Amino acid sequence: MGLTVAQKIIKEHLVTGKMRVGEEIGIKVDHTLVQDATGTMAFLQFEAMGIPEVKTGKSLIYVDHNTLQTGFESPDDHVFLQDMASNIGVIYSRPGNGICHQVNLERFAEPGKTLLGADSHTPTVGGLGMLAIGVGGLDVAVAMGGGQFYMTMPKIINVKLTGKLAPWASAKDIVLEVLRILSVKGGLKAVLEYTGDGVKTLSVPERATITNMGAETGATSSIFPSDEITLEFLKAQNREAAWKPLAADDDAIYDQELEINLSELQPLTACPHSPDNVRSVKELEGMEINQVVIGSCTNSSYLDLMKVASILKGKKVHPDVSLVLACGSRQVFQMLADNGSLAEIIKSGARIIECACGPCIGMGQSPKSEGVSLRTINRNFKGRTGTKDAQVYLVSPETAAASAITGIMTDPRSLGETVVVTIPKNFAVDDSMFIFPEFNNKEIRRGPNIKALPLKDELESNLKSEVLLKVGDNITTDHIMPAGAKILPLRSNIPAMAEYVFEPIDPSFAQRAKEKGGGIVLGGENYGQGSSREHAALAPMYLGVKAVIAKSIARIHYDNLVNFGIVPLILVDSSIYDTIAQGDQLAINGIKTAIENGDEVLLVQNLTSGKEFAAKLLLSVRQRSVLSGGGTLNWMKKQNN
Ligand code: MIC
Ligand code: SF4
Repeated sequence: MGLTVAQKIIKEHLVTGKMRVGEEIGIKVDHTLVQDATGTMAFLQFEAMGIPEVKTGKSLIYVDHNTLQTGFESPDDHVFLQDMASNIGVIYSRPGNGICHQVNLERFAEPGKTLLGADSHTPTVGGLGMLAIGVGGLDVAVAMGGGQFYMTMPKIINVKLTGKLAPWASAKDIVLEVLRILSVKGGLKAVLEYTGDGVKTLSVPERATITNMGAETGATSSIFPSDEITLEFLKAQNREAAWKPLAADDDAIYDQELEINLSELQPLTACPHSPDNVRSVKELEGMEINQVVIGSCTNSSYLDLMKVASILKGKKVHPDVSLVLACGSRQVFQMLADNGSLAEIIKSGARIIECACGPCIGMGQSPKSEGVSLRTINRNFKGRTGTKDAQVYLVSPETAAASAITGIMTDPRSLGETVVVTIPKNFAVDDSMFIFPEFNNKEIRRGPNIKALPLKDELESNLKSEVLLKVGDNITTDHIMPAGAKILPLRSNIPAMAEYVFEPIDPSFAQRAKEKGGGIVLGGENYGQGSSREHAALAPMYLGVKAVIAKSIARIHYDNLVNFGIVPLILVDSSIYDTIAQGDQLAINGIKTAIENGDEVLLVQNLTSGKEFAAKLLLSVRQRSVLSGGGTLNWMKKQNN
């Protein structure tokens, strides 16, 4: 039987298990990536494991999230990361060098290899034929130590692309169409693999926009084949040697298929407050806007920004609009400066900010109250910008630039002749913003923001606790553990960070959790979607959250809960959700033994209503032992002993 691209890479990296969809497998990890917001914890965890040096082919830390530096916290963290990286053998990408996924695509990604990254948009490099998976920091720390990565063998969804994009339609519109079809949970437990004639009409940066935002479907990863176009890109990056061809076999079997005719796509937008709330730009044309943000790991490549520059050339940003622009990498920034395009952008009245995540994660540039913001980013979750009542629309760079000029949502097709930008023969290669490890055992500088890693005790024999919070469907990690300029700098300080758990939903949560000695969270569908941040499990664990009971839980968050010893339970009958109220006392007698014994269904008693209901444990044997022992770090210590 033939194999798909993802299956071929998995087969080559398989260490444990059988490649049967739904079963746990362990794979070898070639490269790892963390960024500063997830990296401090990952490095502390790596340190706690007592392994002197990383055992991967290549491991990277990118400083790109916490670059606003509103106090000593982030710069102190950067110094800690730099020292640690040098000692343990990790390449350090300095602040200002760019956003992890864009820089990684340019300088390190390799077709056919595996990458594990502590950031949900790690699959961006799938655009270059790498199997890249976003996970929590602890999973990356384990991989840095040479451990295999355990995952559920994904099903493969064939996304067949036919035709060719019409003028002014963009790669962003392709992935928005995928989201429209699949929704924010349609990619769960799957890899989105792109095939069909349409593939060869797309450049690597365009493919990377698509694989980047595949994360929003909940998919484990997204991947394109590696072909001549991949080779051209690598050549232009002076990395030809990294190329190898990769394609699905003709008789490969897919578990699901969807087809998109690129020629029929028109400019699309994801409306507030979900990336799958997709409509055509045409439908919303004329809507007044206040802000446009161009950048983020989704749309900040040389190709994207050259298109923006040529749309803005000779024009002025509308007086009622603030246009903010960030290049994805210093390479892009420098090339725009060298060829004069940056001058055109500046002349238009755009506000240029540094190459970093910035507004995408609420680090500055929040819109005004009730402001309408058009962004080329990948997530428009409520409040993520820092302004709770802002309305964020996700769009392509073309739609963003066109609208910045007119001051209203504008279909770029109204601009007339389309702009054509091609991949340059040579990108400006300059690796001087990377610091390569010296392995010189230097003293690690630790600022006062870096606090000890909290650990959990073994699982209790019986669970009896209150439902501290009941939430609805599609709760994101931005709701559970928000980011933004105030909270993001606290990533290495769990006690301080824990004060903000669930703040956007219930600001009294942390206080109540502490008073009651912890409790249970009740969730709806797709609980914990969005980011990879393990802080959304770690900080609740610190507050005493013992279990999450939900209709369904997003992949990365599910694994993070297990890693930190919080029991993830899925309601067997989701209508039971309606019968449980916040404040109800729940009990699971013999929970530890049941988990250790491999019970798949647990009986939960609702002591308040007197009812009983069933909840599923979707756990592998390894995960059961992790949960029972109080999380992955405890488990590893036990294994090592
Ligand atoms: C995000 O886009 O939400 C982030 C910030 O990049 C996160 C990582 C984090 O929370 O540190 C992600 O996507 O995983
Ligand atoms: Fe950074 Fe935004 Fe990309 Fe997350 S989604 S890595 S915050 S640019």
